[in-house]
Amino acid sequence: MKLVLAIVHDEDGNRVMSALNSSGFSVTKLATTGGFLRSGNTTLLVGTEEEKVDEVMNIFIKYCHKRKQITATPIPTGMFTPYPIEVEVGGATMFLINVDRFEKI
Ligand code: 2BA
Repeated sequence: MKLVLAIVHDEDGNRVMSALNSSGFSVTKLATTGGFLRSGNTTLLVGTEEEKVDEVMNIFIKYCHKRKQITATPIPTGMFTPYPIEVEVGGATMFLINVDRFEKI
């Protein structure tokens, strides 16, 4: 058994969750915050059999898109001076975690 932990853009979260549910996967959605942009993103947890991980990954690939975002970051002058930089976010940041034991009681 594997746990797929995926951080995605808020705009992709609902679509990918619906697609996962339609394909028979159970999903938990968490409202999370990126440490760099300090803006909201979505973390999805999907527990599944190892042989179905590729199917899960392909759903994320289909529904999660890369985006460019502008953020203000301080430049090192001693004073806080907003300095815009562009970063590329997503499509999905994914962690595949081995599950030692899975129980529903
Ligand atoms: P954020 O931390 O808000 O990061 C948003 C985007 O800013 C990142 O996109 C990356 O392009 C850039 N970025 C992040 N940290 C940076 C830094 N120290 N210097 C310069 N640029 C930086 P993604 O890599 O696609 O990440 C999207 C979101 O996924 C992240 O939002 C964070 O919530 C999560 N994430 C990514 N890698 C992670 C990791 N290794 N561990 C935990 N969470 C991660």
